[in-house]
Amino acid sequence: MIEVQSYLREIREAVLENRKLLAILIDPDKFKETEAADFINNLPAETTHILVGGSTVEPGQTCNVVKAIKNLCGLPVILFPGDHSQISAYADALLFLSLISGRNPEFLIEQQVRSVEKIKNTDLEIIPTGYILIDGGNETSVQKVSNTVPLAQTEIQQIVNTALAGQYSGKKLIYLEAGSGAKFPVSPEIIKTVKSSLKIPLIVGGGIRSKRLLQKAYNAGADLVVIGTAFEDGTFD
Ligand code: 1GP
Repeated sequence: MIEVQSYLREIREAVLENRKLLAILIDPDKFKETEAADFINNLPAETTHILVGGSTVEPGQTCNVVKAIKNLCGLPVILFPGDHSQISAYADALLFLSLISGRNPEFLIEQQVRSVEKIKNTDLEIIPTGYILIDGGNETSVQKVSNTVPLAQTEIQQIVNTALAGQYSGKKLIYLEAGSGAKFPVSPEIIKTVKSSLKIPLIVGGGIRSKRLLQKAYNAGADLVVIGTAFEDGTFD
């Protein structure tokens, strides 16, 4: 029997082998396809995934970006869509996100239902993901666009319970998000407590601007860390 490629399985295998994963996030609205080659050449050697998505993106732009990246590199390209319009059949997989920290039905189920027609005839691997927005010290675009209130970093039990509610309802990944350009990232204490409660892989992103913060997130238990802004600005050090 031919084994179907599964990006989720690869993430799970990495977790079992204690290999840390690094995703660089492209916001399609800020990305020029003409600079794709430079982008690829400058990726940190440790990069294991490319994530593509943003809070608001011009129609068609996600597809252009995904195609440009897929033409130039073999890393898995995973969609991280702000809404159903950002789904591109050219990517490898899709984080099928539910914003489970919020109580806005638009991002709990409406966008998911609206994306079905775009997904059902593609080969995209669909990865159900519980997305938890945590306060990163400033109002980020995801907060504005989703019209939801982030969980305070002091609400650790609520964050853990939200992550577990995601796991119990069948999510395959949990993503702790401080928001793109967050002033401060999700704290190591939160990462550690959530990770020790979960049986599924943990993604952490938002406000991770340096190798030191990256290492802290890994040490606390993040399996996959997402970096966008600092790499985009060239300030990651
Ligand atoms: C945003 O978690 C990602 O969804 C990345 O955040 O842009 O702050 O790295 P930054």
